[in-house]
Amino acid sequence: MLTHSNADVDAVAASCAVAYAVKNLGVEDVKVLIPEGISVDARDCAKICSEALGVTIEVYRKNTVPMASSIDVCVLVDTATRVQLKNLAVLIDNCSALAVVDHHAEREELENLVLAIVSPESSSSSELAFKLVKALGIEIPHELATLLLAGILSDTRRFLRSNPTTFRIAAELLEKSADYNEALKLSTPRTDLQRGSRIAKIKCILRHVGFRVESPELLIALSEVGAFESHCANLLLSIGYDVAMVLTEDDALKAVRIVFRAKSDSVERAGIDVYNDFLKPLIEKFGGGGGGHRVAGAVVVMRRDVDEVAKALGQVLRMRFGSKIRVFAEERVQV
Ligand SMILES: [Mn+2]
Repeated sequence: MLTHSNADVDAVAASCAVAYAVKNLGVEDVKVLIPEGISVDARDCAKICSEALGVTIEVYRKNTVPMASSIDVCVLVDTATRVQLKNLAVLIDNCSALAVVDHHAEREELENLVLAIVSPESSSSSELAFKLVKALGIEIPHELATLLLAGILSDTRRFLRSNPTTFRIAAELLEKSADYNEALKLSTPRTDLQRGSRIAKIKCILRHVGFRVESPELLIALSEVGAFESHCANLLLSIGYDVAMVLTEDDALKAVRIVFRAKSDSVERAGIDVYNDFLKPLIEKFGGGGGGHRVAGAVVVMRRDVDEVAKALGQVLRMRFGSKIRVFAEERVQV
């Protein structure tokens, strides 16, 4: 089993399930190989996989490759291109046959492919791995059911993107004694639990300035944090803003970085392109670069002073919306 570098919860859970199934079919030498490393969010999943389910997981750091002149079958899990395999990409040439279990739509063509369980409609690779294990008639222990449920929760962002099958499979996993609370815990990003991230989010809220635009109706937030900018931007969207732009001083670049997030339906309705309308003017003024798409991206502006860039950004907004933009002016609670 091979999966992508910085393996996430879905990648680890699905690879683990496929490896567990193949082992149960009587194949002795089965391993999950992961290039470069396992994402911090998926470390607990990897531990359960190896300790409770007895599946061998090997991580190959940069520039290292396992010693194997020939491998019978390689299964690529949750991986759409060779590049994602990093240092392990060379292994593919040593595989007599290749199989794929994946839910990504954009795929690279592979030689030697004998089996492709690929379905972009599926919520996750964990969902596909579950179907495979079930079809092979292998009993699913509760640890594996929990892992697969965590994979589904993680890739669907707790059922934000899902269809009837997703719920049906989740229900089946619960019937197979998956532990829902444990799966929730396993699928919660580590950073959400970190103190640093929580403090950054509190500062993000305390420091932010909110703008209200009438026709097109739009709520825009600016804030500044020292770290976790994307968390700050996502948080601002989650409390109701349509667009959030978060500034941070980048010491290494001696510049100011701006991360943005937007709600696609809101910006579409308002005919706004955050990058081109709000941030490109700053790059033209101060130098820098960056990009992104309609709903997410980041730019670097060649100025050290966050306040200067924030003021310029405020000006851009006022130029664009004129008298239709207002700052939310509320008194802080007096204590
Ligand atoms: Mn996935």
